[in-house]
Amino acid sequence: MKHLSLRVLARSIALIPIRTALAVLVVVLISSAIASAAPAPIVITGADRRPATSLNGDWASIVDPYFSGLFSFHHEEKKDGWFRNYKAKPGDSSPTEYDFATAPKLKVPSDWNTQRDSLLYYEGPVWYEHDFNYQPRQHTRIYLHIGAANYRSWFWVNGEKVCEHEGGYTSFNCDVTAVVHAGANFVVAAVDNTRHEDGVPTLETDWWNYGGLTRTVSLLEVPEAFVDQYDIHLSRTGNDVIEGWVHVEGAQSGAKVEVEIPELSAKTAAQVDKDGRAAIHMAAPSLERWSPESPKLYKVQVRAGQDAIEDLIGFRTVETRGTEILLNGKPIFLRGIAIHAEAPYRTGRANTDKDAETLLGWAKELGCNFVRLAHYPHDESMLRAADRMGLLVWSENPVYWALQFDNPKVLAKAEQQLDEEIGTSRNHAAIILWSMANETPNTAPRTRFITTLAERARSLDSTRLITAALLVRAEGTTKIVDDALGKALDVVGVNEYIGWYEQKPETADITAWRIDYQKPLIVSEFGGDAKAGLHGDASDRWTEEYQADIFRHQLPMLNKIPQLRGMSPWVLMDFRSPNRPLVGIQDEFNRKGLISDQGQKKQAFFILQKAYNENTIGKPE
Ligand code: GCB
Repeated sequence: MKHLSLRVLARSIALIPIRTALAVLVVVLISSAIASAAPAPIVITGADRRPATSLNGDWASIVDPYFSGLFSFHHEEKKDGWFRNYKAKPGDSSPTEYDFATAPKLKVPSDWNTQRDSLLYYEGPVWYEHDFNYQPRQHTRIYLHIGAANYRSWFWVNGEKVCEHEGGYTSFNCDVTAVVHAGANFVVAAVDNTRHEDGVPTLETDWWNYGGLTRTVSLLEVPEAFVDQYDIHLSRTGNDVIEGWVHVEGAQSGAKVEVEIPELSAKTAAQVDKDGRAAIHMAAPSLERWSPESPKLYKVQVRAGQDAIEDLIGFRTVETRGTEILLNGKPIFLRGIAIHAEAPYRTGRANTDKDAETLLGWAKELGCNFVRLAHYPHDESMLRAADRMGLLVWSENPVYWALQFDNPKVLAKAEQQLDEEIGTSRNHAAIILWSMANETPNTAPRTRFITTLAERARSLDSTRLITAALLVRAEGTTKIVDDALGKALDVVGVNEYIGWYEQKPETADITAWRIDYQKPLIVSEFGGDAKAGLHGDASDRWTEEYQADIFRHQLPMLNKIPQLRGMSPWVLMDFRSPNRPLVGIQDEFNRKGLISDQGQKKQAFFILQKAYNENTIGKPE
């Protein structure tokens, strides 16, 4: 499971001359050996379904803009970290400048920006420290589970480095078995939300760069051989067959795995191969399929040796047929809305069950059966809520705008985040689409980069559809969808802003569409800004009336596109963005929400709600 990136690298260097290939491999091996003093974190499926020791709560914090805690005065990385002096042994003589005992606290999980006024705009490193008591049991492994840390993070337990991670929106797990001991322990984390040219995402985005340990942190204790990943889904053959695989980390070849769904009296056993993986196949004749109308979830038990986990999984199929999207074999229209992981009412990162229920509750009220969770993987609580509430999900990799598409290191980062996203979320019935990218420039290196990602996503998960939100070009009053990336997709997503960034809302009335792909189309964004409570004429920008007018003109235009199979207008709720400085109107919020960040519904909400409830959308004329 762990060495996928090296395998992919080996596959790609097979295409270049042997001497260059060897040189590349040597450089990669040396640099990865230098960079990874601690083992790389691993992905654990269903981590939130395991008993855990929560490390959430108050953590001591030290803001370190020059990162002097990690780098010496000549900017060399300090091997063991300065905090060996923290809780120093008697006799240690060096001064303790980073004293967590006197440092102010930050809450975990949460971004730091909305917790302390001085950190609202902060982009840089912050140190975190937390004490915990623990009693490890024998013959177990212990993992430090981090729901997300934006953007780079480093972890030490009892002064020993345990892992490093890059990527702000995926969960990861660091093996701390060797360093956690009985009694008092402490964990130190450095989290740095500096934006990087070669990051994923990169320097420019349109959302707040919330930093910190933004999602839950816990300790997971598992047997020495344990189920780290599994994929259990309904086969597309239509014969009520549940199939997939279970991977057991640390298992001997031939070790037994069992999967059971008690409610269906379905049970199967299999043996793991030399890679620790067992194929699963079992009949489930009386299975009730998961759908937005009836989001049935089953308790699924997975057992392997000493390990057992019980997940809640729904079973459905999704596929395309020509320009149709079929859910459980039947054509479906995706009545959607796009959502950022912005917390309703309090702002900051959404990361609780309550946040998820509020956001998705609004989506249901709007009449949706579909949500686009933009522009990065959202918290597990959002996916669990979508499974429960019956909302289909578009899940997105943060390949946003103009990454360094010709940089192999950037591709490796995007691949790692994709692996983590799919590895963590692959058993959610709600997710039907993996989105590879948003509004990327139409260049050859971009197309190669994202096609590679799409192939990887398909090889990791052949049961879902691949999409991306593309840009559209115009010839006169015709909008043309011919971006070369469309070839690599199962479902074409397009963003357009007629009536906001271009022309007037009524331009939609005379706009025609030419789609060069005979594939299902989702209009993944359209909309405009309105400040809740600001009223005026339909021609006055920033008013609720103007925004409503955009929706009034968009819906009939979209209905004329024969292959339109869904839409996710931009966006459910206003969200913070430093790109939106207009004083008195935006005040650093993107105001394209149908609902304000304080929960006020704008007029456009009711226009879309009517169209969704009366089913007047998705019926081409
Ligand atoms: C877009 C982006 C989205 C922005 C939105 C806007 O095209 O995909 O991230 O927030 O437009 O409001 O401009």
